[in-house]
Amino acid sequence: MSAEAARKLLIGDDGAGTSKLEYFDIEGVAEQVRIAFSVADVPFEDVRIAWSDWGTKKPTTKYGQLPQLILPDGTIVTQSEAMLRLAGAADKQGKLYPDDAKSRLEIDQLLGLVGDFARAWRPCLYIGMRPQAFGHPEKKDWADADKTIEKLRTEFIKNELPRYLEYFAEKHGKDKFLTGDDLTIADIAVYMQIRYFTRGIADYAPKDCVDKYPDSIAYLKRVEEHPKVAEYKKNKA
Ligand SMILES: N[C@@H](CCC(=O)N[C@@H](CS)C(=O)NCC(=O)O)C(=O)O
Repeated sequence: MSAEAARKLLIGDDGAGTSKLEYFDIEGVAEQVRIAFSVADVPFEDVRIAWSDWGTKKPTTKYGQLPQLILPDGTIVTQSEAMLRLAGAADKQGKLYPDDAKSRLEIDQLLGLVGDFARAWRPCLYIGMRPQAFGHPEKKDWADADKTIEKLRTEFIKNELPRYLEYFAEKHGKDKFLTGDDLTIADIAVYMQIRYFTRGIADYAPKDCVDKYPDSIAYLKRVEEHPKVAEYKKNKA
């Protein structure tokens, strides 16, 4: 999809429309889309849904989930990764998600890899939230809950986290970003996933767990120093 076609979808034929990105007031899976829109210079309405309104809103959404992106023509887009690609395609400079097969193939593989990274962590996180989904009793009736959660998360941080950080470092260790000198949507997705582990959100995933991987820390800094990312972060603060 050309930048022109993507921008038409996002801001209308006359460029005066606005898409509405609805998500919770968290970074979650939508922050990468917010950043990509900002880097691509696509104005959007950043709608934050309060948890207290979610019960009423949920049945009105297509799959009972957010984010959803409402285009100026009323089309409702689901799936943050589809939104990320659309935002990337809308970059007039053609850098975020370049319109050539080779670049896209490289970026798509990295998006797949960061998806694997996120999926690998998910059971470690959700076992603490919904142990029944993994065949365990509810947390209050499960004596070994904390021990099991600690074991899973600690092992992930020890073994899986460095494995994925290494895969990405093989790329950004050579160049400024994952695919070269230009920031792409793969960088935004990978940045968000590594950043998650620096935030100390889950027990047994301490916020200094990435600190012993200096290449990854330096990479996060390079992404944050990208002028458009820095501008987004400054406006958000
Ligand atoms: N694959 C979807 C996942 C969306 C998703 O999991 N949304 C969660 C928040 S991160 C949600 O809406 N949770 C509320 C619920 O399921 O009731 C995407 O990337 O957009």
